[in-house]
Amino acid sequence: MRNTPNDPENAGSTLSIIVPTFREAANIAPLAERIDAALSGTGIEWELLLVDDDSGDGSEAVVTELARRLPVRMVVRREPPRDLSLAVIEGIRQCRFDRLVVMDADLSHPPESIVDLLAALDEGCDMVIGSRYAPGGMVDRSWGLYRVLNSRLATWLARPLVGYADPMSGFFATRRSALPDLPTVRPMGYKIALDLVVRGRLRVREVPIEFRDRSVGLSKMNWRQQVRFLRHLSRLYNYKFGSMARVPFFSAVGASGLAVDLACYLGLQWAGVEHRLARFLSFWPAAGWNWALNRGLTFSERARQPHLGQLARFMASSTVGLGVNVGSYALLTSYVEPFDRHRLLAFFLGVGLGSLVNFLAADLYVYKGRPEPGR
Ligand SMILES: Nc1nc2c(ncn2[C@@H]2O[C@H](COP(=O)(O)OP(=O)(O)O)[C@@H](O)[C@H]2O)c(=O)[nH]1
Ligand SMILES: [Mg+2]
Repeated sequence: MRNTPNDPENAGSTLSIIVPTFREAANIAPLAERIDAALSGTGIEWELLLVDDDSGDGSEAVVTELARRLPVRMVVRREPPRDLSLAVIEGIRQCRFDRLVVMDADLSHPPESIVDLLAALDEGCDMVIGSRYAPGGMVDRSWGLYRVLNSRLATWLARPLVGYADPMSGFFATRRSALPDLPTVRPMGYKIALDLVVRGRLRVREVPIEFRDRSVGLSKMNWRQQVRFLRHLSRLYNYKFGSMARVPFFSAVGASGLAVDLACYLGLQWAGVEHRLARFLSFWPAAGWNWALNRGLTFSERARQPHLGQLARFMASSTVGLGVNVGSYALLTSYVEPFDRHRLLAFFLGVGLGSLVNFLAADLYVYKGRPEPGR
């Protein structure tokens, strides 16, 4: 079921602009002024709806003052958790008009591009993304290598989910009536547009924008948000591609566990532990690492179970997996002559079989459980 448009008759000439805010007092007035300038003369009746997470920095007073001359209002969410996407969803619930634009408060998204987004939307699609990576778009010139690589990597990870260039963008135009039922949307952290597009199977177009870094206030993006993004991605992959989408996540976790294993193995020897004992000991922290990451990432939407029991089950099934890995190697090299000549083949086949056993055990036994509602 789709959402009921708030104002279907007048959709073409009306617009709700939804902006999530947290501690943006200094940006609100410049944003509203620039929107006003960009839309004046277009004949569009608009409202600016700021959804604030109880910033307590004077934002509300700024809005009260602005509201005397511009169509600006603020909804304040006082219930935790503080969350950008939940704020946007609240905005979509409370906005007056069907046609809407979502953008950031910090002027990273140029208000002057709103008209371009609307023109593309009116040509017929469900959502228009203000895109930094479509031809003609750009990011701020001041971006350093780390930021460029970080953004590109995140984009690359999300690309299989959607067919457009900038799945990480938070600047978009859409119609409320084109969106999936809001209770089914469960974005985590920052990527609300991505969630809406994937779960709503929206038809998307892109319009290039020039993204500018914020000049006032602080970014709320941090490593915690980046971890949540990975978890969000894993859920969307699962939603779109089914359970087999867990395999790459499980494999990536396994590879990182191998690095932990190796580090402990070498570290223990460095500390004077005998190499066979080091080999035996290093397995456990690595398995613990894998368990935690698979719990938080690969199977994150499965209902939570008590830590210790689940960890014990994971250790047990990892031990079985290890047995299959090493055992198949031993059998193949002892009894199947070609494998004795090409032992690396037996090594990799063993790793593959062991991993398969581990994966099936994780899916059907360790992390067994119904998905939490809506995930
Ligand atoms: N309501 C609300 N808005 C948020 C929250 N976190 C960030 N925002 C707003 O979301 C927009 C983008 O956040 P920003 O910190 O600029 O992220 P960045 O552009 O990725 O660095 C800004 O308008 C922020 O004020 C939050 O927890 N709640
Ligand atoms: Mg920003």
